[in-house]
Amino acid sequence: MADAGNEAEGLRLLGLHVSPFALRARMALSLKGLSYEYVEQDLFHKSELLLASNPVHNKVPVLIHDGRPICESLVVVEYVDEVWPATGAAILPAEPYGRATARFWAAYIDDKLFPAWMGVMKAATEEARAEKVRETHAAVLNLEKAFAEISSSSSNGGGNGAAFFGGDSVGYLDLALGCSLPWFGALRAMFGVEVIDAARAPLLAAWAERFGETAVAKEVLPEPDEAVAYAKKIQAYRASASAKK
Ligand SMILES: N[C@@H](CCC(=O)N[C@@H](CS)C(=O)NCC(=O)O)C(=O)O
Repeated sequence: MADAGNEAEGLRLLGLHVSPFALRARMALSLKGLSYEYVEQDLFHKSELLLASNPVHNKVPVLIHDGRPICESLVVVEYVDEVWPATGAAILPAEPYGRATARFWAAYIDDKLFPAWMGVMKAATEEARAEKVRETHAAVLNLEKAFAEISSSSSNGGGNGAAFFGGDSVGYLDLALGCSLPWFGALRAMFGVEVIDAARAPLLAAWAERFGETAVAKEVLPEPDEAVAYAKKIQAYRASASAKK
């Protein structure tokens, strides 16, 4: 899939193998069956190509389509869905209300859930970590309710008790949340923290199991070990940077 035979679409993706945001973009490209050149980035030494392609944020992912950069993972997912509507699976819900709801919850995942679980990873004290765990669980609880509503509404195409946010198959919100599953595994391994705990969020826990079994997740998502290794690399980098101060 991420091969060099991409002349037809002229697609390049600047990513990082464990970046949940880059994984979103990769899953979207995969759902569309698009081939692209994948260019792994070293975020400790950012490439000229990354800096020139995303001069505002200097972050991955960046999709480069026919020489033009598209930045921000959710923007990339929507772009791919819009440019190739007839290719592969539809990613966004067909109806405006379903799309609005999906965008609302995707923003919630990025604005509330992501900083909370990232805070668990970065916490300097156990007390700070416990606070971030609480914030994470509060955000997951809201997403559990959202899943209950969305998976039983007809505006996502799935209807009663659908398997995914996107209905019978994965869609926008599945990618928005599913891209973090390797990191949820890393949090379990490193701190014993269960982000999507079956006791608190049974629907989401079952969703996570199903999502992990999909072809797109198996093809694109790394093992949690890779996220653990990267987290340790960041910790070591931070420790050596603060030792130099
Ligand atoms: N809102 C952005 C977030 C992207 C992001 O935070 N990417 C991280 C990797 S996970 C990055 O490139 N960080 C580099 C930096 O912060 O300098 C998106 O959705 O694409």
